[in-house]
Amino acid sequence: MAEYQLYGFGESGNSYKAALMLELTGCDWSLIPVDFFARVTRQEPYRRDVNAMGEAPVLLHDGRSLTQSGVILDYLAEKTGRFGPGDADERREILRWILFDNHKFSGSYAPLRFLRGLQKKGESEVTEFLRGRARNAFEIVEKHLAGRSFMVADRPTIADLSLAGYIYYEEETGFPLSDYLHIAAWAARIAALPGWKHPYDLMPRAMKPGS
Ligand SMILES: N[C@@H](CCC(=O)N[C@@H](CS)C(=O)NCC(=O)O)C(=O)O
Repeated sequence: MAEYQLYGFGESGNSYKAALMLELTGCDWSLIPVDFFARVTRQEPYRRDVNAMGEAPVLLHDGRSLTQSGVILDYLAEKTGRFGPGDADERREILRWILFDNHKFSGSYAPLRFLRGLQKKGESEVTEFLRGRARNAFEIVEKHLAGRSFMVADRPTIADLSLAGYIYYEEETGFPLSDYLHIAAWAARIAALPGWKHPYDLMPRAMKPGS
């Protein structure tokens, strides 16, 4: 059995944040696929046995079960000594961006991409609302990245891996990432890290073909 086990699935950018960290740090890990589109996360067995919050990712390691991608990234940074903070100020700055990512950046882009790109729902008041929030969050990150290579330090940290969770999916969201030049350059820098893989090359898709 692999040392680390990750509950996740290919379409999940939140799972990708953890999977990419495991891969970039050369951890011995394996995926426990979550049948997301069969709604297993909404059902009692998953909530009872895997995650009471009803979400992926979940990381199993050393008798621990960790949930929330930000917590998993923080744990892996501590365990591997990679992509973590250099000092207490950096630790807070990383936390600040991970919270912003969860609440505003991935937090609005991910549901927009779910509705438009995966469920293929057309435009609605909901997608319009989410796109507005996503634009606002992307503009903030775009401005922050002007003149710097990574979010917190002159090297990549888990803050970058968190914010990059949904950046590499190509599903049609009606939200062109090419509008954000600094974000595009930053995403290319992360993709150039040794060991980087696209989400669908790290975890199989849960959505059945043709559905
Ligand atoms: N803040 C959480 C978000 C996790 C999350 O929303 N995961 C989605 C998949 S990407 C999920 O499992 N949703 C379950 C559901 O909506 O039933 C994290 O960063 O881990």
